[in-house]
Amino acid sequence: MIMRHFTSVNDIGDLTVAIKEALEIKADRFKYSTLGRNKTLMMVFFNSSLRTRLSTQKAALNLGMNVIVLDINQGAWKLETERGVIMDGDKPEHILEAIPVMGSYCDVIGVRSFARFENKCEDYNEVILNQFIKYSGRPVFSMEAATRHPLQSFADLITIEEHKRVERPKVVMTWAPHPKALPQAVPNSFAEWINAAGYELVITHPEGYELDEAFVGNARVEYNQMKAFEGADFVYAKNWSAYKGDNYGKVLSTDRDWTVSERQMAVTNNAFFMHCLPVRRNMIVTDAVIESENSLVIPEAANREISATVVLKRILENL
Ligand code: AN0
Ligand code: CP
Repeated sequence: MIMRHFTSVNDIGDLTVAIKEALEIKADRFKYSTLGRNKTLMMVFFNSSLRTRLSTQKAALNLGMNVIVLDINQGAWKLETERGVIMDGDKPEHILEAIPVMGSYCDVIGVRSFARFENKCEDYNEVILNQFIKYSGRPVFSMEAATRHPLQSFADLITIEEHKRVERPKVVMTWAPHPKALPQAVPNSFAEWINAAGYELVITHPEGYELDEAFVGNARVEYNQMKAFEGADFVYAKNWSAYKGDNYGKVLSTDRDWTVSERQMAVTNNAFFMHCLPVRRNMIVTDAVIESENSLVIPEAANREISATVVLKRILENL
């Protein structure tokens, strides 16, 4: 499938084909090492990152690209993002100039811009990411935007495909406690990809943590965490803040009964444990579970290089 921008599962086409391509690249990750010759990737970070910055850079190197990284909050001018503002405050530059300037120095742009929790509509309309798409003149891919983290979800899917013991595994995505308000991007995106893959998906969380129905799709929502875990093949833990109504972006609970421990894992079908990382131990998951044989967190993170290589390869093929 021809890929211009990559912001959601809809941009990747047939998932069976994408996974096959991912496994081929994993077997020989330098197969397309001249495809990106003299092409420049620019990665723009509005938020912190360990995995995304390293794995995406590695993916670009696998394809022979050059890479430039810009951390907006470290050394760049503070950017105004709203049009029409009289710029007499602390922001010396407008994003409407910054984006086309960035576009003029590169061939492909990756953007990380989390939900800001100031305005739900702005977040869910992906205002920052869409401005890059509209004004950069370049193919743009999401390195986690306000509502989705497709490179993560693609890596998650590759990891499940590599480890599944049945054709259609039962995947349980569980909310877990965290002291700070986190975006819904990872759980939204995971649900979207798992639904698209056709696996059985159960989502469990305390009341009040309902996600946007557009992402939940056909998944079953089960408020009883122990019940949800019964017979699970994969447990995917993640914290997110509330989405619904006026509680948008709020922390409603830090109940550590929801921390994934051996108690819940015991009722699963010897499930694998997954988390996108970074993870707060003994809030999201106990030391024992994350260190167990069934923990996939490290291979899952390693697959970020693979998902990014597939996505960049497809974008390069279409330049
Ligand atoms: C981010 C989040 O929850 O979206 C990034 C996860 C990949 N996590 C934190 O900010 C801790
Ligand atoms: N999983 C993930 O995207 O990690 P980083 O925030 O470290 O990039």
